[in-house]
Amino acid sequence: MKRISLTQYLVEEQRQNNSIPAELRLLIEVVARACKTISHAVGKGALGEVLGTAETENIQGEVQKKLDIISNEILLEANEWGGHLAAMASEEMESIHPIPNRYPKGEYMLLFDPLDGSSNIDVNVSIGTIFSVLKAPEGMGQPTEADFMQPGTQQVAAGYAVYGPQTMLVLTTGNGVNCFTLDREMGSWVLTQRDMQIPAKTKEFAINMSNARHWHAPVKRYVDELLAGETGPRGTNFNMRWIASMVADVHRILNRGGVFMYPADLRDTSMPGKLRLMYEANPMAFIVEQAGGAATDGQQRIMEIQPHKLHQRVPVFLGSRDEVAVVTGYHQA
Ligand code: AHM
Ligand code: MG
Repeated sequence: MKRISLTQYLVEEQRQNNSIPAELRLLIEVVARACKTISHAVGKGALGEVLGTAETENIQGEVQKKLDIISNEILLEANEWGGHLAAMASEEMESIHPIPNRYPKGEYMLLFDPLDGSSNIDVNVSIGTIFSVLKAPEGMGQPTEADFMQPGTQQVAAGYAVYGPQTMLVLTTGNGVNCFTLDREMGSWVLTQRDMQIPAKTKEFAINMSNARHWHAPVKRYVDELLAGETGPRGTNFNMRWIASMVADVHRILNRGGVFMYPADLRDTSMPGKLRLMYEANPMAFIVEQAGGAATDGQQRIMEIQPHKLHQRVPVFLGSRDEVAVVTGYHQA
């Protein structure tokens, strides 16, 4: 098999489809290199003294794990000096991180969840990094949070790395979805899946069932019908998976279909769901749509939501088109 590296793929995309400007290519390569470093730290586990909890909380009031902080630092340091970015934002930082004045500034803005699936870090279950790339608004001066308030449709690239039995990078620049596997010996990303497509139909769903008693009626109705199986209104049996790492759940869905749900519920109406719009839901929605799937908040396309806060949360229904349409339809009924 002829091996195509991430670099070669990006250069060819730039030449053939003109879909990746040189600066964006550089930015993606730097993010991919940072993910390689994170993968290395994750892989060391206890041997690298990276497991366990740090003594801090993030802006969402969640206790940070050591690897959350390490991964955030790795991404910041890798991306600060290259000249391709104007600012960054992260799940682990309250406010945006403008590029320091000692470095040249570029026209892109990078958002990330440095290590998603934090509850799985210490138990050796797959976790990941999610990222989204926006363009800085025309004529932007010193970047502010307002410059980031762009709907997901404005993303120019999005991707995730999943740190599992294999480390993989899944990427879109708006021209389909491709997957690269990290060759750990060579230290290089190798193209292993081209043009990933999510089957429109599925018999597999993913939701944290322990929250069932808090769900709103449309979610309850939908999941009850799935659980009723072949004797219920759907007339067929459904299977369930829940990894509690969005990256790993989405990766499974990209490969064999499925519907992933993290709905809002009745517990705290000021908190619409758990997942964050700007650096979790939007990049995943971009990837899923580019692979022929769908992503809504129950009412509308996630990518069309106008954000108003960097860390805002959003209900998420994504994956195989037909099932996302059913559950979204129940919300609109
Ligand atoms: P995190 O960014 O703090 O890791 O939280 C996001 C994660 C998702 O990866 C996952 O789908 C979800 O939280 C799991 O939540 P729960 O613990 O409620 O099952
Ligand atoms: Mg997360």
